[in-house]
Amino acid sequence: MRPPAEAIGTLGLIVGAIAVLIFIGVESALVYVVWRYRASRVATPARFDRNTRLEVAWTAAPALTLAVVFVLMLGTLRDIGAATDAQLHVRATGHQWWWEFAYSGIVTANEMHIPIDTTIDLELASVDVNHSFWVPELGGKTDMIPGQINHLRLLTHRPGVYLGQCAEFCGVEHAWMRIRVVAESKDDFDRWLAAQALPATASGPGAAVFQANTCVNCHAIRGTGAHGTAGPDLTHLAGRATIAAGVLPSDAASIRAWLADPQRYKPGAFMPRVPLTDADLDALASYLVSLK
Ligand SMILES: [Cu+2]
Repeated sequence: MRPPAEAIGTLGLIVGAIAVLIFIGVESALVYVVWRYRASRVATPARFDRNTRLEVAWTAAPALTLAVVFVLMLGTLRDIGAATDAQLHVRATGHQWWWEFAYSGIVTANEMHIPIDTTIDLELASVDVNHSFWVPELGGKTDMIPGQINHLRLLTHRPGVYLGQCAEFCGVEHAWMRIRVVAESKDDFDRWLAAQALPATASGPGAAVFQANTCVNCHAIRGTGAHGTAGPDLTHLAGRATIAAGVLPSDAASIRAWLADPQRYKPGAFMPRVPLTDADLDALASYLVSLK
């Protein structure tokens, strides 16, 4: 089957072309009639009451046009909906206001990796309110509804980074619910998945700060005593390009600034400002940035 984005793009072009043809036809007829039957040429226009042929024609033509579009759309729906030909299953869960991506055995956040040339069944879930998964260059847009699993088919032949965004208003930080999809070769993807499966190995004074504070109540770092699930899994945080679902880059300075006052960067987010000393902030930031 076709990559979903290609199917949607082709359908858009065909429907757009049909609309342009209709526009040209209608406008040409209008301009011609206005010119041909202008008042200076025709004093009393002839009447065309109850012209059955004309009425059948202008009812049937739009109906037929819409029928053609409907059939083309059914074909596109097959390409973008549930993937019956899936080679990989990923569970994407919407949270206020970040994304959780679960592969068999591993969990990550906000940045998902996918292998190219591979059909993926994306299972869409939500733990709180309605969200909507949308990466325009990769496929369709589908709602994530609490208590229900929806499916979206992903497939691309082009490696690269694809950006997306929550497309259903889900609260105050809805706009900061960015999605980053890294599409890479099968080998690179397998390497990434294997690395993600490893527990965190970093240590240092920051690890103790993390364990001693409220961080562990919400975040998990596999290989440590942190098993919280309310916030993003941080096991390989620094391997992602951004933190806080796209708000800041994942470098030490940004992580430190975020830890010092999350509400400054993402007002309303559920990450509280934890009172920490400057020394603890430094240690925590250098610990988190070492979680590659
Ligand atoms: Cu959302």
